Amino acid sequence: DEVIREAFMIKRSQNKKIFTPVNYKGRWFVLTRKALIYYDTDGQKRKERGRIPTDSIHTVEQAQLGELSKQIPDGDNEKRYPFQVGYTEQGTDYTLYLAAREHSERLNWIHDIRKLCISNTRRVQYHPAVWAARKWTCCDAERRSALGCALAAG
Ligand code: 4IP
Ligand code: ZN
Repeated sequence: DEVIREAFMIKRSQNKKIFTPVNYKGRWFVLTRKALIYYDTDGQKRKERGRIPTDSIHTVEQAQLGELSKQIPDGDNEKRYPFQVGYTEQGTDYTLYLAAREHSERLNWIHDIRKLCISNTRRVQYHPAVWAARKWTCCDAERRSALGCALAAG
């Protein structure tokens, strides 16, 4: 599948398992028509760490990482430009938070991912910030499944 965009970005752990830490890792991201894939590094020996099918994506928006972005690994603490990719996997919603190096790079990723999932049911509402310490840090809602507190660009 043809590569539409690829770059090194920081990702927040998605915490699919309940007892895993919130942390940030640098990963090599590759966007194709079919999926957004991330690898431990670039090059031949790269190992795949995760894959989000584009047809499962329902939300692509800018984001706020808040306090927790201080956990971004040392040496990577220059200003970051976060955005989020919301998708559904086996009936459960997940949000992948990514941080680009430049505002223009963030806009390009958002634009390119949206173009690929434009036909999917778009969610009208989303949370601009992260779920942390058992609440949404944007609106203080205490249920993870609480309806989003901001309107998506659509
Ligand atoms: C891991 O932390 C990494 O952040 C994983 O990211 C992440 O998986 C894990 O969360 C999280 O526990 P440790 O390396 O300290 O174990 P990556 O796959 O990029 O290495 P995600 O789902 O974010 O890929 P879980 O709970 O989602 O497995
Ligand atoms: Zn919210």
